[in-house]
Amino acid sequence: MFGFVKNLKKKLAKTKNNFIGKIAEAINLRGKVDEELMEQLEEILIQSDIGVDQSIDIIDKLREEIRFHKITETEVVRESLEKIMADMLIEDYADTEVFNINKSPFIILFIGVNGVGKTTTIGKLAKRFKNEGKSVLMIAADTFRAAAIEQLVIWSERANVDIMKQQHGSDPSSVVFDGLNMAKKRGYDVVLIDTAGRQHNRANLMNELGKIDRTIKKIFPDGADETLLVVDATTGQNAITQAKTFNETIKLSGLVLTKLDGTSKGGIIFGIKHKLGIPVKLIGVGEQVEDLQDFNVTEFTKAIFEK
Ligand SMILES: Nc1nc2c(ncn2[C@@H]2O[C@H](COP(=O)(O)OP(=O)(O)O)[C@@H](O)[C@H]2O)c(=O)[nH]1
Ligand SMILES: [Mg+2]
Repeated sequence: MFGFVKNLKKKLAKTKNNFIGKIAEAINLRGKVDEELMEQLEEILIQSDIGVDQSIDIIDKLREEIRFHKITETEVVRESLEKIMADMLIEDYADTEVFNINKSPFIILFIGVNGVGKTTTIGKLAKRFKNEGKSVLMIAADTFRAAAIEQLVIWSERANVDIMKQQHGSDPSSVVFDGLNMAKKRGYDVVLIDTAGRQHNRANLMNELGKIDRTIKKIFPDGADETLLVVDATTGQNAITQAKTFNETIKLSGLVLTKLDGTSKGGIIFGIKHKLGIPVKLIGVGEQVEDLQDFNVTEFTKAIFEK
């Protein structure tokens, strides 16, 4: 679909340079294979937001490799470390189903705190589906801020897709109700539901999402086909905390990891599936309409590790 490794490599340059660059630098500077090097590498992994447990695990595996193969060359250490990390990621994602539009309407609910990129992701996806010849309906259920509705309208015009909206301050579930009834009547292929990332407090937000979830089930008893939590990669480990909190209220089917282009902490992707059991399905690598890709673990590891 999208996503050539070369382009992805460019988009992930910050992570690649920072985290992979630092590993190479530490190895070069140390110039020998010893415990001090192992500690330095572990530190770099933790700083890149891989997560403490996962980082320790990776370096333990590296120690084992070094011992088993009696590795003394620093270059081989680097290759070995990269392979361990790539293998871990590939193993984590082995059973992940790709994003697959297999029924109609295919309902995707987007949730997440303010500013993570929900509306932008919906805009990008709408355009993608439209290009594939699918009919798309957006539902503007972020009624909390007036600007949020306007922002989605702009994206709907850009993608040339329909939108269901009500005025600012109206009940989000009522917009969802109207939108889904319209989808049922007109037979859209895909429905993309935007939601607010903020209410007057967190309990309100979670109540609201619970209500939206129940509203979807009133019209389509199976509920949303995908419930995607959008998280901002630049917030690092915070993204994991957010995922845990949201997942308690509404069962998540996947994550969208945005702003991977703007961070050197792309290491977050190594820990997230491992920790939460929830796969990253889409990645955002920029603000433009084409800057959204299916998360493909093989392409991703290539983009990060290949020279
Ligand atoms: N660099 C970059 N910026 C992004 C990405 N996704 C979203 N943004 C920006 O993040 C900001 C907030 O996005 P928005 O969609 O309004 O977030 P929402 O509050 O969750 O709906 C906007 O300025 C977007 O352009 C991404 O993948 N990369
Ligand atoms: Mg928004």
